[in-house]
Amino acid sequence: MSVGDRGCVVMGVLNVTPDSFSDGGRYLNPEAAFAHGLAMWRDGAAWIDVGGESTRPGAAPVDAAEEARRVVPVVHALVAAGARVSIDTRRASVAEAAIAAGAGMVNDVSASLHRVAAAAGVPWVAMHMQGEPGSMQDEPRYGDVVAEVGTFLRERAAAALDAGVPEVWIDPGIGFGKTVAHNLSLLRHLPELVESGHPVLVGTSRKRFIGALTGGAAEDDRLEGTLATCVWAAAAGAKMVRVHDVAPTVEAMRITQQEVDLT
Ligand code: PMM
Repeated sequence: MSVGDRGCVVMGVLNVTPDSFSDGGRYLNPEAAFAHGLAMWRDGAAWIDVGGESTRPGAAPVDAAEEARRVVPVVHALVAAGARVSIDTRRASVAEAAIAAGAGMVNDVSASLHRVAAAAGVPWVAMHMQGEPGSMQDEPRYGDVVAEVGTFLRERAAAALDAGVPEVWIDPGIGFGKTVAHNLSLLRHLPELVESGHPVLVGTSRKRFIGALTGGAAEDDRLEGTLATCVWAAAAGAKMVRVHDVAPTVEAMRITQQEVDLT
């Protein structure tokens, strides 16, 4: 599905994990995960992004079988209820199992699963990450973060289109091996990613840099900062924002997309 002509849509985060940085442990139970996913869908999310492995800084990797066991029943139930579901994973076997359960997009923080998306004929999100979640925030370094992230994403997108992926999204990977300054540079230069012609997804929701910029707000107190960055990304041309708080973000996106005749 192409959402490029509908302004900036919202992807709702659904982490079926014990340890994600913001909602870890809240939705490990499949019924609770399903209920929360359906609520986000009804609040206007275009996609519900189901993940079974935390990629927060310092997180330990999870076994692929355990990851699939967490996500598949939730994907299945949400798709049966009419929701559009993406699978947030770095593992081919998990992506394939989720697609078999009805997932319609692969959200890939490793930017390596384009062949899985091509074989299934589903859209694919390539996200930039420097390093691995376990150590990526130890000492992130770039010569020119905007140029390096842009070059990486353009290369991955070209490889995916060559492999036959029907729709390729690119995502600068806010917080994935980046300092506060790196994250801000990427947001300021988002139009350069938009100019690539690939639809851009941005995930800032409740992230640590918002805490840093707001003088230490806790994860649950980062809604205003999250909304500000989502409006910022949409105004710069992003076509999708990935958030925990769907209803207020949908409202904020509606405000940015009014076409009012003032004459
Ligand atoms: N951030 C998280 C996880 N998956 N996927 C994409 N495409 N972009 C992101 O910024 C992103 C992501 C961070 O963890 P969370 O699920 O706890 O928000």
